[in-house]
Amino acid sequence: MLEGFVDESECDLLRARAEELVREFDPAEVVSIFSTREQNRLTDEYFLTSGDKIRFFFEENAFNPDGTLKYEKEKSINKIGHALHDLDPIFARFSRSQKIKELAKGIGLEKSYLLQSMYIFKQPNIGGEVTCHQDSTFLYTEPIDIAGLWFALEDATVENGCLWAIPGGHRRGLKLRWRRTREKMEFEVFDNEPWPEEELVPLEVSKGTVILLHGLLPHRSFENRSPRSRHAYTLHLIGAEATYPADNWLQRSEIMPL
Ligand SMILES: O=C(O)CCC(=O)C(=O)O
Repeated sequence: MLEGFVDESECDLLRARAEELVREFDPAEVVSIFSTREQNRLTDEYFLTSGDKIRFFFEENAFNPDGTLKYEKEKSINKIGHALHDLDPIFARFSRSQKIKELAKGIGLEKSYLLQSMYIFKQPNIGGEVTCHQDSTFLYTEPIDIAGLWFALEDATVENGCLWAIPGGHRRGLKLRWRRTREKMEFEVFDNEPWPEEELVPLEVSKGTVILLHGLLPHRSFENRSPRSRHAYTLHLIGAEATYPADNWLQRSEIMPL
């Protein structure tokens, strides 16, 4: 991790922009998705087609049965994804900055593509957990050549749901791969052993720190039951020479290649 990688003012700019995007977003656009009897299929569809869009994802149980929100939308959104780095000018400028190109080169990604971006809110009191996983499970490349950049836009502590990781866990190989089959998404299992979660260590960081995550590093975050939010922006970069399979969940339309 690199402390002070993002200036205070830049963190605040990204936060303000995310808040503006949420203000402009009308949840009525998605009510039908979260209120029909087909909810699971439509929710999956909303996620699985978001690779080249800016979409809003909600905390679990954010909706009433009629599809309306239980709490104000500003407090109900879990994250925004997955193409902020392409479609939003403020996030694009940050994501394509010289500083980030140099950081990528510094960790061996001489030539890389920006695959995915997420703005994660980890809301006060209700911010949900992210269970232990390896990013290569979801963003698989051959060979494995992916890095996650996790920018803390606020201080992240054990109380407000910081990241946790298993030191050295990236040397233990890939456990699962999430693939598209004709009908649905499925996990291909390479190793069925549960994660040794007792080995997790908290990555408490100050605002402006970037955490670099190897695609095979097992990591997670716990719920946020504190009164403080924990905003973060993440980017996933893949090596330009690596093969990106057509059965990964995240696909881009032909008119918006990587
Ligand atoms: O920010 C979080 O709480 C988890 C993010 C994460 O695990 C990821 O981006 O892969």
